[in-house]
Parts: sequence; structure tokens; C-alpha cells
Amino acid sequence: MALLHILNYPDKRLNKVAKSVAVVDDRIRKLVVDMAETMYAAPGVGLAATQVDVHKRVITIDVSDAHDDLKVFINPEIVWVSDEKKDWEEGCLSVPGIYDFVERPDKVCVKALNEKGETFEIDCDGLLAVCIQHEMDHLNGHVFVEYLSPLKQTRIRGKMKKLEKAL
Ligand code: K1U
Ligand code: ZN
Repeated sequence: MALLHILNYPDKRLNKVAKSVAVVDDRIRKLVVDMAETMYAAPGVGLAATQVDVHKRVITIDVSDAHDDLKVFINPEIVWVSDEKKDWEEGCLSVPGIYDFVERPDKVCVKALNEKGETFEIDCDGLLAVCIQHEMDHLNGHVFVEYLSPLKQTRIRGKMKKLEKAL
């Protein structure tokens, strides 16, 4: 197991579009283990491979209180979204200390491969629905602050510059 370095916004590598996983092999399974360890340690409820500078379509999520319900999504695809939308306060491990509201579909159905390479479908609502959409944005090179006003984005970039200097 290994803790991976999480890229900070506005690092350009966060804007790369991740490639599909051709075969779910031991290298991908090792990536999943390391991503899960990194996500739990952060702590966070989700992590996309893009955030650890690996540009493959892999996501880990655990929204359980006991941190005992790890969900792995490889090559995730949204197959259905609800018409109803909801505002949810989001955070991001790549934008530490910044939380703001984003409107997204309230419910989604996602198809993906698990770490055994088997296809599954899952109906998501609540935080799981928000988190899977947030993580799929990462795989497509997008960070949640892009949904915020230009003024807020400028302020966040300023805060991140200060944070980088302090490190
Ligand atoms: O993608 C990420 O950076 C992870 C992000 C996921 C997320 C959270 C909330 C709404 C949308 C997406 C996080 O995990 S931020 C940290 C966080 O939410 C949290 C941290 C500790 C305990 C509980 C939640
Ligand atoms: Zn994020």
C-alpha cells in the first residue's frame, strides 16, 4: 500500500481527460488499493485517479460513516439522470479548505466495472450521487470550482497560490 500525492488546483494536470482501462489487471488493482488508502487518509469520501496524476478512468468512493463500504468504479458511464436537480455543498481534496454549492441531478444510475473486471449498475442518490458526478468530472478534466462564478474562481486561485507559497 502507498499514499499517493494529490494534485492541487489549478494544476494543469487536473485538466487531462483520463483514458479508459483496457484490462482490469493487478496494476489497476494496486492503483485501487493505493487510491483507497489515500482517500481514507486525506480524509475524503471520493478520489479520482486524475487527482493522483494517473490518467485512467478509475474512481474510489466511500460515503459510509464507518468507512467500510468502498465502491470502485472503473470506466464509469452515466446511464440515467433524474430531471430533478439539487444543490449540494461540495468539497475537493484538490482544492483544500474550499466548500461551495453546486447544482446537479439529484439521482443517477451508473454502469462501471469493479476491481474484478465485472460490469455492474448502481442507482445513486444523496451524497453518493453527488460524489460520483464530482469524480466523473475529474476524469473528464474538470474541477467543481468551474461551476462557480468567475469572481469566486479568481478568489479561489488566489487562496491556492497563498497555500502553495506557505508549503
Ligand atoms: O474528489 C474529491 O476531491 C473528494 C471529495 C468528494 C466530494 C465530497 C463532497 C461533495 C462532493 C464530492 C471529498 O471527499 S472532499 C472532503 C469531504 O467531503 C469529507 C472529508 C471528511 C469527512 C467527510 C467528508
Ligand atoms: Zn474533487
